[in-house]
Amino acid sequence: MLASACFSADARSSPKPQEIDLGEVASNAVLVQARDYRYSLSSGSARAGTVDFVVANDASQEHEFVVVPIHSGRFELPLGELEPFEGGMTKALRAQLQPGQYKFVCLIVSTIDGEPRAHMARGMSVDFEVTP
Ligand SMILES: [Cu+2]
Repeated sequence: MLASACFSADARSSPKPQEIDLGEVASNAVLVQARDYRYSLSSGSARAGTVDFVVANDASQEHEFVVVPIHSGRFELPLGELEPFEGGMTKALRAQLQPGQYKFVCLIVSTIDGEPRAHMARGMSVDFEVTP
């Protein structure tokens, strides 16, 4: 069966984070508030394994929530994200996280007073630690 090849075990590759319904969110979810231009977290860390994030965009414009592993101080490829969504909306993301350092960032660049402004450079970047 060709399909079985899709399920080969690889300890290094975790499933990609997935958006889930708010009704499915675990009670120990990390709450994230997105504003212009900052994230506030209910907790700066979590235990390794399944971690749910509830992201409330409390701004008046779109923001996103991108999960980036940090290794030796450098950004690795994003694990996954909540795509940009409107202010006033709340979305949830379920991730399988290995121990280590992460950053949550918004990679949107908007035009403010005719100048491109990266939300991350304006402060939408926050550290998160996953403990064993
Ligand atoms: Cu943003």
